[in-house]
Parts: sequence; C-alpha cells; structure tokens
Amino acid sequence: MRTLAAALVFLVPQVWAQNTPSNGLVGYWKLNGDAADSSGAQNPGNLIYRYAPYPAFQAGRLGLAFNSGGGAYVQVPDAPSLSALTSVTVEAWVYLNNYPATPPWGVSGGAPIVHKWGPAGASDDEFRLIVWHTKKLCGTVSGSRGYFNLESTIDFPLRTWTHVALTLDTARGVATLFIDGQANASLATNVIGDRDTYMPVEIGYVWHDSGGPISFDGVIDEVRIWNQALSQADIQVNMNRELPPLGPAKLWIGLKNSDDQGTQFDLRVELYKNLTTLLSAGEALCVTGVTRNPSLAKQVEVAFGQVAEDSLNSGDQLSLRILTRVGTNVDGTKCSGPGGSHNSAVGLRLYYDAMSRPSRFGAETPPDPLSGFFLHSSSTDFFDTAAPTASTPKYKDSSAVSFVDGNPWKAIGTWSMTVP
Ligand SMILES: [Ca+2]
Ligand SMILES: [Ca+2]
Repeated sequence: MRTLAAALVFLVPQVWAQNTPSNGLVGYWKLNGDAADSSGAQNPGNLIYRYAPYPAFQAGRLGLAFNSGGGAYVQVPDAPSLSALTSVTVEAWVYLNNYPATPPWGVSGGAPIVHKWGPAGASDDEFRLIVWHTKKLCGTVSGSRGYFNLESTIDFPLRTWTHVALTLDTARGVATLFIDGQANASLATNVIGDRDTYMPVEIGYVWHDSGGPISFDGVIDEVRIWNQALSQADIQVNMNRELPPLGPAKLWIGLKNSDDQGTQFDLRVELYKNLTTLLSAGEALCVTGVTRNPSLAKQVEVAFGQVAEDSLNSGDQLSLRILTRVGTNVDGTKCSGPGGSHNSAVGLRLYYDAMSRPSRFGAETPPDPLSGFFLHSSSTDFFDTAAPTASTPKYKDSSAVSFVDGNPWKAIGTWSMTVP
C-alpha cells in the first residue's frame, strides 16, 4: 500500500515498483511546521532539540521554515534512497544571521545547512552544503574517487533569503555551486557520489569531528535532495515555488461545431479512486479562443486542488474525469466572449491522442513537456505514462451544453488506470 502522495506526486511507472521516484527527488522537506518528506521516497525527518524546546518554525521563504538558531535540527535516518546517489543535487533556501566564528579549538568554523556526513571526517561525507567562517559557501561530495570542496567566489549574503544548490553531474564530470539560481563556481572533477554510510542527513547541524556540535545560526527552508544533477534551468524554474503535489491537467480542446465559435467554456477535472472517492478536482473558467480544426486546438491548463490524503493498493482504479459547461464567472453569471457568447453549444471536443495534442495530467518536477499521464483510447479510455504515437487526431466530444438549462457540468469522458 502506498500513500496517494507517494504514488501520484511522481507519476512515472517506477513509482509503484519502488520507493525512489524516477524523477530523482529522494528527499523534500518543506519545513512547513514539521520535518515531513514530500518527495514520495518516504524519508521523514525527526526534529531534535539539543536544549530546551523553542518555536523552531517561523515564516519562511515558502510557507514556514526551520529556525535552527536555538539549537534544534532535523535528522533524517539513513536510507538506500539517500545514499550512493552517484550524481546529486542538494538545494535549500537559507537565511544566515551571522557568519560562524572560528571556534577556539582551532578548526574551521562552519554554518551547516545540509549534511550527510561520514563517520570518519569530512573526506567521507556523502555530501554537504555549509557556510565557512571564511564567509564562503562550500559544497562537498565524496566517493570512491575522493572528494571535492567547491567554494563560492563571493561572500555568502547575510540576513537575506538566498537559494543555494550544489550539483554533481558524474556523467559530465562537473560540479557546480548555484547561488540564487546562477552558477557561481564550478569544478571539473572525476569524483562520483558513490559513498554509502549509515549516517543520517542533518539539516541545520553537524557534529564537527574535532569541534563538537555546530548549529546553523539562521533559518532554512525547502530542502531538496535529488539523485541527479539538475540543470540551471530546472533549478530556476522550481526554486521559487513548492513542488506541486499533482501537476496540472493540460487539455487540448476544440469545438464540436464551428457555429459555436466565440462561446466560452469551463473545464473541470476530477481525480477518483475506484470511481467513488474524489481525490482532487480543479476548474478553469471562461476559456476563450476555442475553435474547430484540430490544427487550431487550444491547450488549457487546469490546476488540481489539494490532493486528499488516501492510500492506493495494487488493483485500485485511478480515474480522471473531464467535464465541461458553458463558461461561467465565479459569481455564476455567464462569461461573454469577444465574438458573442451562445447560451448553448453543440459540445466541446477534447483531443487526446495525437502527437501535437497529447492531453495529459500529472506532476512536473522538474517540468518536462513529455512527462505526465497521457490520455489514450482503444476499446476503453485509459491513461498511462507513454506519450501517444498516433499521427491522426483522436478526440472525444461532450454532449450539448446549455446555460439556460441550469448550466450543469457535462462529462466529456473518464480515463482510468489500474494501480499495478
Ligand atoms: Ca517551507
Ligand atoms: Ca546508507
């Protein structure tokens, strides 16, 4: 049994076969008041107070964030999905109050952001992001070919929210430090991140090998660990938002009858478990510019609402239902189109199985034009993660929609898959 979030957030087939999502996100701590893992890889952390408990969560960069300045830290137990990542990305938003002091024992002081450290010293840390007392950000990865310390070329900004990311692309042999989405320093290296220790991931804290415990003096938010090297574009697209729990539906629509041109439409998507439990729904209202020819089909994005907590078992049916009606403002009045809006329309057409019009839905982390659950039809309507290959337009029409009849939603169709 899997939680819905674990199954749906990362929607590739492997999700149901193993715990590591194949989009590469292996740990995702939003730190919105707890240490829950939203990656789907099931790596929840524990909040540990070194001294007396205090309010460790406060307003952050995205929702709440974790204030480690009082001595608390987040500890995530070791797991196969967090070790020996080969290529890796470690990301976080950080707000540093002060540079770390050089401790009296004469070793380098540091403000630890994220560590998965080794039992023997820095040279066997699996990976880490830390701000040194020299004011530089440092990223480290180690493995069977040694380790690197890659330092920023600039002093780390104080008292301002700053996004940091370390990537190691083993295939290309490049490590890069990003600050606020811009590559700041890079290094050609043959290091591979294949170390596999039993140590936990720690956020905001490290036990310094020669100096004892060190806390990060500041606030940390939105920590993500990937088992792949994200591109700068991927980092920029995703750094300013929480990764969505379920990507939008992207639906290609057209008119059933060209006489309805100018009419505005509403679209609604509903996701069901076993056709009875509504897991999530979303609507796009007053969609304009809908025309008839397949080559003029219009893509409309419909965001899902929050996905209800539920569980999926092998054999459960997961279904996407798509509905339409005459375009309606939020106050219930009819939308007016620039070409004149009808009170009734012959119907709306959904394209779903042509190369250039692949209606689909699902997570996009990072956004990928060919990721998601694609709608298909054979003898039954279904969806899966394979992009359609048909070169001719495939579509399904709603029955007539009418505002004057009370403007009910009319189903275009229901697409399903069976959870393996
Ligand atoms: Ca947060
Ligand atoms: Ca391990």
